[in-house]
Amino acid sequence: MPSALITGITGQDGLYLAELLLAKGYDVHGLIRGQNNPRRDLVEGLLPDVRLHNGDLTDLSSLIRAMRDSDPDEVYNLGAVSFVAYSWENAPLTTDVTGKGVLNMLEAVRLHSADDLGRIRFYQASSSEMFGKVQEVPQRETTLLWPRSPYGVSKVFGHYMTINYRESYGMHASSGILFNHESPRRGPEFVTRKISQAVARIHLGAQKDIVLGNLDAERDWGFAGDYVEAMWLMLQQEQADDYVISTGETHSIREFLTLAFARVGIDDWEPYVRQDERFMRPAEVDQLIGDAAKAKAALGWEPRVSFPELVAMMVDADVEAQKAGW
Ligand code: NDP
Ligand code: GDR
Repeated sequence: MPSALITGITGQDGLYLAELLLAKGYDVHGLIRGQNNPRRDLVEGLLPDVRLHNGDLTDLSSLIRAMRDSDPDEVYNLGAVSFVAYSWENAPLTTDVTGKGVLNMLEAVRLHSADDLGRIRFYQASSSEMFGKVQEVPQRETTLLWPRSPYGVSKVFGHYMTINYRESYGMHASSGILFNHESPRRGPEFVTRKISQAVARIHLGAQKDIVLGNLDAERDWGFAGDYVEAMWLMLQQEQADDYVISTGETHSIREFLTLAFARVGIDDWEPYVRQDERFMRPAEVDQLIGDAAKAKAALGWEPRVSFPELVAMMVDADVEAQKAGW
């Protein structure tokens, strides 16, 4: 039975990936941080077969211990301070977790597999945020990186460290440059879920309006369930490599609002939406659109859920959740 260790198991992607690997017959281990992590119950309830190990990406000794106790064939490094807006307020913490945490994890893998450095396959959760002030449209694996936030800069560090460990030690270390991917499990701080939750509450009369920042930013949004399959596919390749994972379509926050409100029968959303400086960023990433041709050719990967299907899925799930009183 193959085995895998997932950092960031309590996050959106960690949950989908763990489900996918369990369905494939993996022995799945997850790293969980902190004393009395409030999301431990969620993971244990949803995924009782996952074995949890205490550890923190800023604490190398805990990662070495988790590697020893899980002895995985594959490591998926999904843990991060992942909220871009928060990364300006907490740049040193973001650097420690999202940047240096990758180095810590690579070191833990290297030390654990010193006898055969290609033995453990490593996946790094790189991001389209690394493209930032985009230097090419659409963005591909070779596009020059120009990050625009402490989060983006930290991801660039982790990305190149992963490539460096592959080139220096021959480790099977791959990086997935994933564009935005969403789901009903998306954290409520991210714009798509913030909108789907608010639309559901407005529809049910529980909320009056929604306050947002920049409505003109454009993102290449896909479904998280599709994207975790790409992570797994990358680690099944003989050679480690880097891949852009995206839909190849870009949509503005305004378009997301239009589809989300229309789903509950509201055609004119303007009266329900206010803008506030509070949600504007010191430096914005205006438009992202990815070219996943390499992943399609090498991995046979393609997204399945369309943008309208994604919006409908998220709004419907939040309407149900609100009705159930969650
Ligand atoms: P989430 O924010 O949902 O999850 C982040 C995870 O990281 C949580 O499990 C969190 O655990 C964990 N974490 C935070 N700090 C630490 C730490 N110090 N040590 C160990 N674990 C920690 O992110 P997603 O699931 O959306 O994303 C997964 C990864 O993919 C992240 O690295 C993200 O940056 C990257 N990514 C995401 C994209 C997206 O659109 N979703 C696109 C491109 C990249 P806890 O519950 O304890 O807080
Ligand atoms: P992003 O996602 O920064 O792309 O990072 P987010 O949903 O936070 O922002 C997307 C765009 O929406 C604009 N926006 C708002 N954003 C939030 N969160 N809240 C608002 O009220 C709001 N109003 C407008 C933002 O300015 C931005 O342009 C996500 C994360 O998952 C990262 O970890 C990941 O690496 C990237 O996607 C790819």
